[in-house]
Amino acid sequence: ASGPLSLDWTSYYDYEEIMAWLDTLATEYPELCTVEEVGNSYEDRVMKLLKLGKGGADKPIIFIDGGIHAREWIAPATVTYIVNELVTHSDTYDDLLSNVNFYVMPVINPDGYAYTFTDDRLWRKTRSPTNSVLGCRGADPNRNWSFHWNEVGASDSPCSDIYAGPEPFSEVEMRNVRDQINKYADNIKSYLTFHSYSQLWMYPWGYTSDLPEDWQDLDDLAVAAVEALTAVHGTTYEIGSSTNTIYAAAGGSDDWAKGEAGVKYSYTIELRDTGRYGFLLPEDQIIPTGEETFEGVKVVANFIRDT
Ligand code: ING
Ligand code: ZN
Repeated sequence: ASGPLSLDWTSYYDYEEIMAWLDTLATEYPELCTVEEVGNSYEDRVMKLLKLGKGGADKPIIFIDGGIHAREWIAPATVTYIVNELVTHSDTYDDLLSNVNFYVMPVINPDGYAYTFTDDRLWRKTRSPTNSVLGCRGADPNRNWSFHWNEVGASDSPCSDIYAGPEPFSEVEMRNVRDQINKYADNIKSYLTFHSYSQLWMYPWGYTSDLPEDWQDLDDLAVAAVEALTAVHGTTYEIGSSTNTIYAAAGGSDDWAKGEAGVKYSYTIELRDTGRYGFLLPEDQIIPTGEETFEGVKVVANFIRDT
């Protein structure tokens, strides 16, 4: 597909299509949407940040990303679905869009995502060369963030799918995202990072089984979000800290957003399904996944607006 506003969420789209779509949003909805280029990937793909809202730069921000793991295609699809709903029903969401800004990066691992379209559908990592002898490429971008980096649930082996990288923020794509979060950290009240699969709404920490001191606040909001999500199609989610819900893993973006950038409501959301199709979620589940996830995100957004 190509051309303006061509996405319809009945299929998955490649990196160029999604970036072109962001640009059309800025053209078609200039009062709502601006797009900024925030850096390039290792293979020189341009990374873009969509700023969505009409209340001005001082309003609280919800920072949303997807596609940190290349093969988790439903994540960029869901993030773009949510953006599209807000933009095309902006009258319905007038109050929300007047009081909250959504800063969105739908695909934060561009090279890996592109590689899953051309070479290896199940690639997870970035594409930077990590070991010239073994010929392995890529670090796990969700093990590459500096907060308690490489302490648990990550690997020192460049060929591993959970390779932490040679040092924190070795991957330029994660530095680019980090820099945007740092730039707006004072106003970012929630960070939502979308993965698949497992149907989990998780909060920090991933580096320890200890809970954040304000975990009850994060749990309460997650319960409300999941209640709204489940009400749409009956999809059930589990809620808890990453370590206690899925497994311990340090160097994740949600831990960094909370522990380092000070974003209180930081969540990793594992979208559909629970394993029947896994990463290969059929295209006819994109819209239902978008519909239910949007309800959960609106609960978070309305809460941030009212806080
Ligand atoms: N799962 C996440 C991963 O990066 C996770 C789970 C997130 C663990 C955050 C710890 C912290 O492994 C997927 N599917 O990528
Ligand atoms: Zn993932």
